[in-house]
Amino acid sequence: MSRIKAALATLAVTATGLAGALAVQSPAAATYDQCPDRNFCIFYNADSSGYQGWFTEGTDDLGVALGGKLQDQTSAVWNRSTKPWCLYEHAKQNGTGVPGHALMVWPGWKGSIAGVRASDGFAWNDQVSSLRPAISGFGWYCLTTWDNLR
Ligand SMILES: [Ca+2]
Repeated sequence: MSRIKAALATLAVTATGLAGALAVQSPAAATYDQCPDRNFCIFYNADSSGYQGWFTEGTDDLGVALGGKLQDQTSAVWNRSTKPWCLYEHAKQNGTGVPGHALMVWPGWKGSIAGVRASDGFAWNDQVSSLRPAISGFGWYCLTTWDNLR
């Protein structure tokens, strides 16, 4: 963890009220345990401390959701929902035409992504800029080529 990130994690953020996203204050002892059932939760630090975001629908842009506090700052996740979710390197699920990575996180997966790498070596720590439930079709899929975390 960088010194800047450690310092920022001690600040509190208040709820934004954005649809499908909920931010909570960050007590020093924030843990995975605050993640509500059936939500997809993201955490600022690899040990789940610091800012956290809870999602039922996801967001197209972490630069806007939650006041931008978790934009390119996610270091741990917990999928407490019943379906796979896709994490995207860029906002708008790469819909802006910018190539990027996707990571499918399967239900129940919980832990640090600080050491998670894509098949091409891309390091996922502090890279997530949007997230949505995976799309159901013939199996589950993300909107761009993805790696799996399960
Ligand atoms: Ca990003």
